[in-house]
Order: sequence, then C-alpha cells, then structure tokens
Amino acid sequence: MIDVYYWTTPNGHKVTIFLEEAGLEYKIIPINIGKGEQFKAEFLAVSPNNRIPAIVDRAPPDGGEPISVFESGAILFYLANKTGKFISTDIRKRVETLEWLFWQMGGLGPMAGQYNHFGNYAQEKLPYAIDRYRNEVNRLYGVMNKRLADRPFLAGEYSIADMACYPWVLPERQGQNIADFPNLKRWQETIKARPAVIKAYEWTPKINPGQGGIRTAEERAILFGQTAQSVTAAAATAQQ
Ligand SMILES: N[C@@H](CCC(=O)N[C@@H](CS)C(=O)NCC(=O)O)C(=O)O
Repeated sequence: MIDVYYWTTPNGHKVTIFLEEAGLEYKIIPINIGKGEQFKAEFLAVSPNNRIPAIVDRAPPDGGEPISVFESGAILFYLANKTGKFISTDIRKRVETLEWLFWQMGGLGPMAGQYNHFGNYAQEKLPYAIDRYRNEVNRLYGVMNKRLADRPFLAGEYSIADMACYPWVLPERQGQNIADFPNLKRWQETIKARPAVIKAYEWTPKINPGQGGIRTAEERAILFGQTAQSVTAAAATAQQ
C-alpha cells in the first residue's frame, strides 16, 4: 500500500497516472494547497518543500522501513524502479526516458507554471511576464511536437516521461493552439483515452469538486505570498 499526498493539480496527476497504470494499491491523502495544508507538520515531515505530491511506500522493495519520496520526478523514477514498469532496463532507452523526464521537471513544468501564474492567477497583468512564459511554453510545445514526429511517445515506448509531461499540456490554459502541434495533439489524445489515465483524473471531482474557480484572496495569500518565513511560522505553530 502506498500513501499518496495529493492534490488535483498536474503534479498530483502524474503520480495517480503511474499508480493506475501499474495497478498498484494506494491511499489518497488530500492536501488542500489552497487551505494551506501543505504547511502541516505531518506533511512537511514527508515533503520538506511544502509541495505536493509526495508518497510513502509502506512495502518498499528492500523489505525495510517505509520509504518516503517527494518531487514528482523522483516519485515516478522510484515507482518505475520498484515495479520495473514504464522505464526500460536497456541503457540507451533508459537514458532517453530520463532526459524527457528531467526536461519536464526543469522546463515544461516550471515554465507552464509561471505562465499559469502570470497569465491566469496574477491580478496585475504584466505583459512582459505573460509574453515571456507564453513564448517559452510555445517553444517547449514545439520541441515535443518535433520529438513526436517519428515516434509514438517521448522515449519511444510509453514511459514515465509521458506521464510527467501529459498533465502539463493544457493548451487552453497556456495560451496555445494545439492545432499548431499535430504530433503533440495525437500524443495527447492517445494518452487521454488510456483507461488508467481516465481513472487517475476521476479523483478530481471526488477530492476537489469546486476546482477550476478563481482563487480567493485567502488562497492567493497562502499560495503566492510564501517566503522562508512561511515554513518557519508553520513549524512554530505546530509546536504550540
Ligand atoms: N517540482 C515539484 C513541484 C510541485 C508543485 O509545485 N506542487 C504544487 C501543486 S502542482 C504545490 O504543491 N503547490 C503548493 C504551494 O505552492 O504551496 C514536483 O514536481 O513535485
């Protein structure tokens, strides 16, 4: 049984996609990031960066104490190693999967995240920031589209690299026209239709039925006003 500290966001979906694809048993522990639950002591003990997702594997492959993992890329890699699924043991194929997994973690995720912030959430609309991140997401879509021109998935076969990227391709929310990227569109449609992916996204209405709305002032303060002090303050509150 794997505990999944989860919220209904792209990084959360990566983990439920893997678990559904691999048929592993798991328990969802919702962390409502709009309410500040990412600052609770029990969660910070597992995820010191106060971000979802994180997991605790109570039956790790070495038979020892439970293993906790934070950072979605590390979680996908851990689970792929645990199960021997969705990453090849062949070194050449394996490295391709890792390249595209890290590409998502260092590029697509952060750039699309910043676009989401400046384009969708920020109350002050800053054209320079919006253009900068929209263009960067556009470039990254182009990179994926080219890569997918002569193979069905990013590393050839369906892998953790696709599971990392798929939840982050949200053209309507990212100022992009998917019709400009036909290979990416085909890839997106193929993954969207997978039964495990459909099941993974079924958590959203169950856990967060009101999702999609504009963030309240309180949520904005929790999510967008964080400094080092936020974690220190959370730790101090937990000790009281
Ligand atoms: N690099 C991290 C990013 C995780 C991340 O940004 N998670 C967001 C939700 S998608 C979060 O927990 N936000 C809470 C906050 O900003 O306080 C990962 O891939 O796990």
